[in-house]
Amino acid sequence: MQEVIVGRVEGATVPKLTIEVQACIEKELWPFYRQFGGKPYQPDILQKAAAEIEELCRILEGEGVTVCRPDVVDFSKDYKTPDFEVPSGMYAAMPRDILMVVGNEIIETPMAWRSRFFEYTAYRSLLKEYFKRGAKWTTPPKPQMGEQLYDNSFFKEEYNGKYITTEFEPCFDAADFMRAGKDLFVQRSHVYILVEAHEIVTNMFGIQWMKRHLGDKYNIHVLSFDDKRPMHIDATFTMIGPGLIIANPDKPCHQLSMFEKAGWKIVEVPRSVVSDQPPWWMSSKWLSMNVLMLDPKRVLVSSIEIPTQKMFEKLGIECIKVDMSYANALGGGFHCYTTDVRRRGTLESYF
Ligand code: DAV
Repeated sequence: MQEVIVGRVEGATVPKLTIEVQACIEKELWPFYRQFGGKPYQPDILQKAAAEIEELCRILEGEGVTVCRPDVVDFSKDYKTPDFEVPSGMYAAMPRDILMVVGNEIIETPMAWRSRFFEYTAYRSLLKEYFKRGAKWTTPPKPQMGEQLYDNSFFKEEYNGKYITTEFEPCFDAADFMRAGKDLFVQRSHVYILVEAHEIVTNMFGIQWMKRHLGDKYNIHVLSFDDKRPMHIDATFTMIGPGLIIANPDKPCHQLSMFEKAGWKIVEVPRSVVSDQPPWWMSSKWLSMNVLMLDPKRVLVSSIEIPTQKMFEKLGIECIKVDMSYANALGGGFHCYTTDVRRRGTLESYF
């Protein structure tokens, strides 16, 4: 990896518990969002998370990677469009959700949370700079995010197999995609409990948009998992390199045979060993598998996740250990907090 964008937690605000947020967050956490939605996250946790992210940047630079950061934006401001109104934004901590790099193109994704509508503003200085340096800069149609994008009957039954997002307009998070050369894998996200296909922030319309946009040069494969609240593929099925994937044992993939046929190795990850403190406001503890590969032989992994480190060492991959305990509280690990902008290598086909 030659260049990476690392998100920042400064200015982070708790999103309001709108229906699409409810669909992604465990019920036990809803009182936290009811109380703090629209207000800043606890300052002491944010400060410690910011210090961890600074250290992450320092380590990346020490490994020879150029690090770029988004602008500091105050996400506590409320806003209103003709279609919806929210008391605040959220953060620019997780570039993995909003920026997708495919070759020399950088795509600002049309995400589905209303609190993330203006998140792109934090990245515009960087995107303009990339454009000036020759990148192709694309923004798919911005969703209007009115009532029609969300299925209000979603919470009527406990287990209903529905998606919170409808097919009214395209929406997707970059973190529901992963790419190996010419092949992209995506999950439809934001379903309450699985029936057949799944996902929450990414709908089929969004996937079709990407298919048509990328054209014949790339293949997009839709994957699905046993997952009650699918949101982002990178704590479920993480690509380690061509031919190697680490898989969440609680969320089996329904299309494993496709990888096996292509000769890929799928390794189940050990369980996380983290505790309940600092808090987990936005994700499961499977962020232990939300790792970042510097190259096929070096991985950034949480310093306390010894079983996960052992798994990598057995695979012949060197672990660079970084503490992300407080940063994890905001719902992301190494992969979420970063978008790799430039890597060495040529465009290959692995399937
Ligand atoms: O396991 O809660 C977190 C993914 C964050 N991008 C989880 C998924």
